[in-house]
Amino acid sequence: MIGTYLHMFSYATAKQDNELLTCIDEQGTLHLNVHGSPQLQVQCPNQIHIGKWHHVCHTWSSWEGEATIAMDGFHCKGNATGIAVGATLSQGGLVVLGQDQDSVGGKFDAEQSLEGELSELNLWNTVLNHEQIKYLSKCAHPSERHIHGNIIQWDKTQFKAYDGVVLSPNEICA
Ligand SMILES: [Ca+2]
Repeated sequence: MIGTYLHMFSYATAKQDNELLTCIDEQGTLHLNVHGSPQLQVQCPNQIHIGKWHHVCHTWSSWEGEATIAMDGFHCKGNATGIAVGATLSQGGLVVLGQDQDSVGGKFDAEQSLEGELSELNLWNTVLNHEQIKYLSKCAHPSERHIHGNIIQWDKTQFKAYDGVVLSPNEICA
């Protein structure tokens, strides 16, 4: 990759370091890699404001290989079909947030790290519908949140912090 890519989510397995990978580039284009297939790139209509929280949701369905990216509850242009059709993501890999693994747990490039904050990251084994994505983007009060990831649930999944990462109280909905 050329230029600056800020990587948000990287799931790597021994066979495929880009099993699931999301990033954003300097132009604000969002990228999604699934199972090493050609990446989906979309430009969202909403501008990204530095210092403001944005909600990003990537979806991918193995059935037709349909992939979408939504920002702040709106689907962006550039949704694609034919992305890793019929593929099953392999188990036994490693999730790293804020960096791009080029091997399991390693081969990082300092230029590809995310300098910023991440919160409320959830992962499901099914594609959320538009209403669910919209609801999540609106940052309901914790007591009213009823949609939680069934693979990764932000409040329940254990994360370890490395290399200057600071875990701080969640102020996204404050
Ligand atoms: Ca990689």
